[in-house]
Amino acid sequence: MTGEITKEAVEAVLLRARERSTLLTDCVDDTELIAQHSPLMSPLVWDLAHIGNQEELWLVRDVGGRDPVRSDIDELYDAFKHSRSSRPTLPLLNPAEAREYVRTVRGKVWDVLEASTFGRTELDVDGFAFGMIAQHEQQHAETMLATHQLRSGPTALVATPAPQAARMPELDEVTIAAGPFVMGTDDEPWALDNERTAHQVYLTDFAIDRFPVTNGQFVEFIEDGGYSRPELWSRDGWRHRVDAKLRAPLFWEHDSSGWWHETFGVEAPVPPDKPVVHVSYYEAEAYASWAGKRLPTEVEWEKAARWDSESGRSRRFPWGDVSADENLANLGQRHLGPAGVGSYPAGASAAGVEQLIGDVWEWTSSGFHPYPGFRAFPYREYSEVFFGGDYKVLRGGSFGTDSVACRGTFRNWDHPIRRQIFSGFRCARTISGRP
Ligand code: AVJ
Ligand code: FE
Repeated sequence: MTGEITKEAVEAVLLRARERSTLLTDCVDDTELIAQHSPLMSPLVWDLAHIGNQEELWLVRDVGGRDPVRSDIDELYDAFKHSRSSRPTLPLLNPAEAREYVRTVRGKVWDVLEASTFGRTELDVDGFAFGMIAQHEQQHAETMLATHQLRSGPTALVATPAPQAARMPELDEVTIAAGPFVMGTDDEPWALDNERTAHQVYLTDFAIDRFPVTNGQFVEFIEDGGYSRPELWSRDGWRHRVDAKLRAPLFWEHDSSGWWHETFGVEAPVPPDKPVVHVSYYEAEAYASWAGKRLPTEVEWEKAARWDSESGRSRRFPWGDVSADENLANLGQRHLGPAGVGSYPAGASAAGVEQLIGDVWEWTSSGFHPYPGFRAFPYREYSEVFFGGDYKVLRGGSFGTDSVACRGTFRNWDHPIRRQIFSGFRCARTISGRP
């Protein structure tokens, strides 16, 4: 959001989030809604009621000061009380009850929005809590999309095919000149606590790939023995490679005709010109080492994405300050897969780096730590409790991420072994100074 945040804009963003979570939960039957499709994921019906419960906690009770709708179920939908794998055994709301619950909460939220002044309390300034809750619902919509990818059987989702670039562009690098850069933000109204505060960082020269690493490039790594050469992997990465018997990205299979992958229930040849997706941090790290490169740090990624050396300021998005649209980035579950590299020239950063936003989340080599001046807001469990864990930061959002939950400063994080998320990467290289 930029400039004036209107109630109409807030309403639209909340409606869009609900449209998505409704679609993702209405397209399967009740048995599938309460089933656990993977021990890594919650049952879809848990996500749905959890979305409603967070909305009740922050908007109905906190901002609105209203009475609870269902305080008896808070504990069931507290993500810190029960592991994802144990959630199917809880006395959860059934699908009809969950739908009724989110509808009741949303009805009260419209009243709260109507009464709000967007400024009475810190949570209410610029409609922050509404923006936070829309982002939360869309984050769970992406999680639910990953659950759909993990479930077996024919697809329940219909999407338009992702664009294939008219021609294969050169997979070259872009040099980012040494100098200062402003990372993070103080004035993005709906930026979450971990994106704050804005602070200056100095980087020496480095090079970064213009595009995310493609399937075609990743196949070369596989066929050059990438998965059987321990020297390409970190110590932890190789141990995991062996223990988990990794041989290719998740959902890939090989036969006499080549590499195939299954996306949302559909088998297809792996498209060589599209960004690789469903790789762990460790696989990304091994590929980069095979390519004679390394993963970018989080600072490098953000400088390549946001820094405009001409104006000497950081942009909200690679292309500028205006919100994403379908010509700028592949976001919002429009396509249900990454687009061919070269499909979004209009989305290039000032430095000329492309497809930083959308398509695939990009692993960086950085752990998840607070910026200078960090203050947990509005709750420690969004970011602070994860700082310093074994997480790696991912940047840029994927085809499954909504634009409300994606910007140049947005930070995601996950364990380095995870690959059910829509994760890919690009490489970087030090070109002067010490490596
Ligand atoms: C920021 C994507 C790591 O899904 O665990 C959802 C987002 N936080 N509900 C997650 C989140 C609370 C979070 N990630
Ligand atoms: Fe959540």
